[in-house]
Amino acid sequence: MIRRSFLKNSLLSIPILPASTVALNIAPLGKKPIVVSTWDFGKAANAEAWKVLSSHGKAIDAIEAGAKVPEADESNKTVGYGGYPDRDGHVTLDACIMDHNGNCGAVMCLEHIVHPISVARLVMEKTPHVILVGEGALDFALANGFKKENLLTPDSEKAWKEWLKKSNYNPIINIENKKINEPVAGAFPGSINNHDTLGILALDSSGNLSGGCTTSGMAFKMHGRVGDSPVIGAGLFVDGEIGAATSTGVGEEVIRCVGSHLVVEYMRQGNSPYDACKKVVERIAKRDIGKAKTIQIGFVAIDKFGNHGAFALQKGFSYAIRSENQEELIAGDSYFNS
Ligand code: SD4
Repeated sequence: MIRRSFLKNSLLSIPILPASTVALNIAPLGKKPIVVSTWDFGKAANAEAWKVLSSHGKAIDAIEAGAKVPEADESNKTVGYGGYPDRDGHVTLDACIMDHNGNCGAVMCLEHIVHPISVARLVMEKTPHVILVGEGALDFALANGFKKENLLTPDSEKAWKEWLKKSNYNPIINIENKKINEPVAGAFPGSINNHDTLGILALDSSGNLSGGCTTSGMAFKMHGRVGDSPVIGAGLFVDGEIGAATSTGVGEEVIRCVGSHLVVEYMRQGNSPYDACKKVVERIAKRDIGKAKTIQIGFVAIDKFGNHGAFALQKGFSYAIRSENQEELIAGDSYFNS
């Protein structure tokens, strides 16, 4: 009798994981904090986020702390300060943030503010709205004590002027995709020379999930263009009962399938984070295989147990993980392998 109740108790203390967790990188317990971020520079973002998570802080605070790292990094040309401008020379930033309860905030096409993620958080916490754009977002930021700054660094200005010479300032929609025809290795959107949105997802020690996404968008985009990154459901989605997902790459294609939401919905159906990301990438590839060959899109996801996975269209996508016993960069699998 005693033995039986001991067995029962010990079994109760072991979490029963869904079959979907028998994929990659299994984390045994729900309340072990973890943070995952897109691309190599996600490592530095994770390090800041981890300071919050490892001291039992909230996932939402970890997200903001992590996202601020590339936003302030002048050498990062696709997020925050120092990001490449649009074709008119304006650095316009997009960001969003979301917690496990569906609370969310976003800013789009925000100029002059180094930390759009923090403005997005204030939109979430201090307004009845979800999205503020352009001048309205800037006014809101300034009214809340953010400093107006010039985000166009000499380096980025130089790159923009170089680009202008070749482009002849021909504002054709999707000209970013046309750059793939240039013989410059890695010059297509989402490639090494033209990518790097930070998507960041965290699970805290209370078992709560949050996520954030921050970017200066596609380099030399049309003025006013907004991609997937600040669009809840496209660039980021969090469902506290299921998991969270975020994306990077050519935002137009992610918006078309509401990609991050779709990843979470696939997880809801029992897929692992890896399989859910893969299914969405396959759907994107199937819709227009010709286009898919020429662009990069990557998804990263975690479920509420802390299992994580990623999948991209092209090789070369990476994501960074930080947890109690893991700190590493993982090369994402891809649909195309050459
Ligand atoms: C956008 N998804 O603006 C962003 C940019 C990006 O890799 O992630 N590029 O479409």
